[in-house]
Amino acid sequence: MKATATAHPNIALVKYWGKRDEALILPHQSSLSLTLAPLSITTTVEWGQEEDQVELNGKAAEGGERRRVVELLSRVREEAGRPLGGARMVSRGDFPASAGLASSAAAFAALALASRAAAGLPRDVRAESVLARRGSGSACRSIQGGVCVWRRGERADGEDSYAEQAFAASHWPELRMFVALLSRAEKEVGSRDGMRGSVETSPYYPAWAQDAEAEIPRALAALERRDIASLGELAERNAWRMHATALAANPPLCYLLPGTLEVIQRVRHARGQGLKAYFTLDAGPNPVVLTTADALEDAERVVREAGAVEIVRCHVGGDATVQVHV
Ligand code: 2P0
Repeated sequence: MKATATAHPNIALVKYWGKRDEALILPHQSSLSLTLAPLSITTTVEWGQEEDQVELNGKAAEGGERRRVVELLSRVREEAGRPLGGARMVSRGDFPASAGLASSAAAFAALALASRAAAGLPRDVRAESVLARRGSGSACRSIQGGVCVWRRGERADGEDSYAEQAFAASHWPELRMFVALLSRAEKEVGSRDGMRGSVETSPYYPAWAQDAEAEIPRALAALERRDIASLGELAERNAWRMHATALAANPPLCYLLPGTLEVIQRVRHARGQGLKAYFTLDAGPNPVVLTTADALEDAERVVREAGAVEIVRCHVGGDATVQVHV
């Protein structure tokens, strides 16, 4: 009745930006991501309690945070088909919010894995990915490692909208990513509201969704060839297109800071001189640089000179893991 799971966050190269069903968390378009090791979140779930207890990084969760966890636990209670009681859930991340990466992907992936395993449900990557998705969309891409593709799916019940591994981490061991941290401030508009604003008011939204879907096979082809230039260029234009969509919303959503453009310009300039480094941007100001091991030091120097206050190094990580306690 007790299990512990560990999952990594992920960074999308073809971004998820917009829901066609907010309750089920179904996207308008497919997305593709790299698993970010060594960052991880470890979560233990133990069923058989009087009531649900949710502890995140040493503190009892409250409000919306607690509600999202309890909703996921209740889905496992339904699926188990036998009384499980309440769950004691304890979760801890080894990367602070100041790493500039959303923790919800790793958090809900670890929770989905641990809660199902502790309930005695057999491992099932697809069911785990669907369950994680219901907690936070991008979490469905953190069940497996390497490169994962979250397919949009066609069904109204969302059962065909889950992520699958396209390449294992071992496919391209030289690939590197790092976060160029510019700001630790909470963003004013979270992803959930930002997406909704973009879907409902941005005139560019249909073009965004159509273009992102079409980029998936091109991203897979570049990954297959281990072609950093094609993959990097694709990641950059996809990030710009997501931000263009958000900027065109009403009210407009600008997640960028002046320092973001400074990093981007310096990376582009260094590339003109032969450095193999590219960037992507989530719904925040901190660029994530995509490069290869041989170019890592030079890329980091460029980004530090551009004003990054901290660099968080990552490599492509493996599958989320789970252990049942006996
Ligand atoms: C992504 N983002 O593909 C995109 C790129 C942010 C920018 O997925 O509402 O926390 O919980 O499904 O997954 C962040 O949004 O949103 C995200 P919900 P989520 O990684």
